[in-house]
Amino acid sequence: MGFIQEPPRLGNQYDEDPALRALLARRLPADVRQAIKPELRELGHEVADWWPAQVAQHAVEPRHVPFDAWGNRIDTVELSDFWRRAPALAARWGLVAAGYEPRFGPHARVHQFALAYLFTASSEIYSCPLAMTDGAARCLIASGNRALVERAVPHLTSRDPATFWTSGQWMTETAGGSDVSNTGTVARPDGQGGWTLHGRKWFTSAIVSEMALTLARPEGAGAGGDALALYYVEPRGEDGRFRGLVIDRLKPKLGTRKLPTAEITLDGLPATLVGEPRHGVRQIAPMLNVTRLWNGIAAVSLLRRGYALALDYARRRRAFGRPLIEHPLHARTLATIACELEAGLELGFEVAALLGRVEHHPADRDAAALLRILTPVAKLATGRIAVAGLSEVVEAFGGAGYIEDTGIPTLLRDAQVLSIWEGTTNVLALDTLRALAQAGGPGIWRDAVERELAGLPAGMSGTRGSCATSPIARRRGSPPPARIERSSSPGLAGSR
Ligand code: MFK
Repeated sequence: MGFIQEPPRLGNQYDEDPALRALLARRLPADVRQAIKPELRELGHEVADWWPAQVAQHAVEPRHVPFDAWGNRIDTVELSDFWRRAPALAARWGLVAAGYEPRFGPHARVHQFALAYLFTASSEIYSCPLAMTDGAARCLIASGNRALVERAVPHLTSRDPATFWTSGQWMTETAGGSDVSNTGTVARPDGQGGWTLHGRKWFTSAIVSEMALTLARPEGAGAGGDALALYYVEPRGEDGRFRGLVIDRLKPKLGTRKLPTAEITLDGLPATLVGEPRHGVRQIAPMLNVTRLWNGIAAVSLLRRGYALALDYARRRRAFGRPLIEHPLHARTLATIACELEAGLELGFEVAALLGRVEHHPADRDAAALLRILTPVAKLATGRIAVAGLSEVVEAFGGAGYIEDTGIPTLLRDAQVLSIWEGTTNVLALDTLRALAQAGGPGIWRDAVERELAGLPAGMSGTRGSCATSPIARRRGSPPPARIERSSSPGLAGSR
């Protein structure tokens, strides 16, 4: 027999994730934890079950069909098997709904993001439309536009596959990705109280969604970001065809290739104004903050998948006479990934917990200010941890990690977008400064850090392990963690 390697296997992704279970034990009351445990365990099993077929179909990408055989413009998008099943799965698991249901009060968001964390790594980035759907629901509720809330929010938060909708978030244009104030799309009154949109959107993620929120400049409103307005659109008419919208092409991307991200031209798309006909950036900000949290949870989800695979592989694969996990340097590399993964997980779920608290206790102004500060911090930190950590994961597989049909490269390519979309690291660093500049910002930040340090076991608050110089210790330029006392990750014994 030649050179045959055993592939890594995935077990139940809830049972095999002690960091998630420890986090939920700290953050949730026992009754909530007990109530959600069966569904988390079931989802942990399902996502592991989906994975081999997803790896086998790694090369299948969405396909844009602009015309039918007879020359009619149809702009259909053919999707992967999983993407066709995903809306029903998302509704059934309540991946958006769980965040809005009253039964767990302020703990709803931790519940929802525990589901999202388990789901995302096996979602072929279907988490992207779910993030935008959640963000759109939050944004419409914040707008106070009752007609639109009644029209869309029951769909966006539905558990019924027959009524569930996803939403797009169309912001990026050729003139500006980070600098949204350059938006060139124009909104024209249609003479009947509505509007039509005219322009070009350069990145529209998940063009298959039933609705979208988008920015446009009301005709004659003048230049600059303040003159933009927020619009609600349903891009398809009753016949299921796009109206006033043409797909120019699907983007050929480095990663997230299952996600049908489109360039589109709008010419007469009917639109409804969400709020006042200006301050659109301010109005869409609630959506951005929710999608940034999803981004953070996606980052730790993808890294967790890479780590789980690398850990299993290290126990099977032998080199120099013993399993990889018994080689101290390799075990140390995995320990470093686990350490930063847990740090990212804590940060992401801190934001999820804060969001739940703020939604249920709007008068808690300190929590709201901390949420505003930590959202960009968590998004930027986890995005970079995921990219650096998944690069380590690829390397931990040796040559196999570089081969497409192992499924490992997809994890790294998908992670790379997490530090780009929804605000690059530098844009978010500036956003953090803007948030800190709010009244009381620095004090609220300092108090939060001191609270966290006070909660650490004695002697740990001064530790400068690799997590202190993240991501992945600037690719291992500094020493690995001296001790990983709180880590309950399996397989780390070799590193201690
Ligand atoms: C698996 C996970 C998937 C995740 C989902 C992926 C979906 C991807 C789809 C996409 O659409 S990706 C494109 C996303 N685009 C961005 O994230 C844009 C990045 N640029 C920024 O974030 C800029 O900071 C921003 C455009 C928001 C700044 O715009 P401006 O024109 O310079 O506005 P300005 O003056 O800074 O802010 C305008 C108002 O909004 C201010 O309020 P006031 O009018 O009351 O003064 C700001 O305080 C407010 N604001 C801005 N950012 C905010 C915010 N308020 C709350 N939270 C924020 N984050």
